[in-house]
Amino acid sequence: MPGVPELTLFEFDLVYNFFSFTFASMFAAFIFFVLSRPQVAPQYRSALTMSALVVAVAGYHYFRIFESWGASYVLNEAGDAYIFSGALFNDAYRYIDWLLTVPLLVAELIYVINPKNKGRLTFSLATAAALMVILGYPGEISADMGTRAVWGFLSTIPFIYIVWQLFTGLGDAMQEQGEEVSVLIRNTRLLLFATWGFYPIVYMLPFLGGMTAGALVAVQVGYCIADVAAKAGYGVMIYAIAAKKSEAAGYDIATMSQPQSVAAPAGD
Ligand SMILES: *C/C=C(C)/C=C/C=C(C)/C=C/C1=C(C)CCCC1(C)C
Repeated sequence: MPGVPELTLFEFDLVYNFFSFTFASMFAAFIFFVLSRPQVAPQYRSALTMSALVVAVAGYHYFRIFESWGASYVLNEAGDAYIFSGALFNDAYRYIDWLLTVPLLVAELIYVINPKNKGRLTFSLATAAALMVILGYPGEISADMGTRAVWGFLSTIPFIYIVWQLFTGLGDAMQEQGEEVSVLIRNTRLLLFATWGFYPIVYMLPFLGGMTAGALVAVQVGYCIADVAAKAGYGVMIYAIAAKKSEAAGYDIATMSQPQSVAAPAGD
């Protein structure tokens, strides 16, 4: 198969170990979100549920990605390089994963900021997120750089819409939050921009010199790092916001089953 470069032992193992690490991170994050869910006020528990779903879906896909990677290369006869086995590495796992998790990630943020008034913004952002992923896929699997550029460009349109909406649409909602909470929300939004901005950059790496072994390895490692930050790291931030807001609403985090006085917000 032309277009599948030979890898050194180091290159193959690097990707292999990153997949393994990412799988473990998603698995651990899942346990964390499930255990933390009862420690936030009931109105924020859907956000924690969504965090758990995101890392569960991602964990499953990383397991499949990990297997697919192992199956798509074999050691050459000399034992000093990995060559294509004939079974193509399945990039679709990653895109199906994004299709399911990216709309949930957007919804999580909106739900934690304003659990009451969320319908329309969630719907339009989740739709845009799905569109972004679908439009990116034909470019991702193409070895032709022109095709990659065209689909990448189309995918960037809904991407910009999301970024713009999160800047303007959430601005108003943030005004109504207390000082500590709005700092947390601002940081979470920053984390979202920084990590999401990383994906199109990783996507563009092959433009530097085609799908070489180096580009292929960098793309896989880059997506792993971005996924751990954008799913597990971001979920922890969402938890921090939910916990802070629960406290501000009078809940005692340690004894969540018995809220003190929900009616009277406790001062700090
Ligand atoms: C957990 C997975 C996440 C948060 C994935 C996010 C993915 C993106 C923001 C992807 C964006 C892309 C573009 C803006 C253009 C090129 C194609 C994509 C799909 C890599």
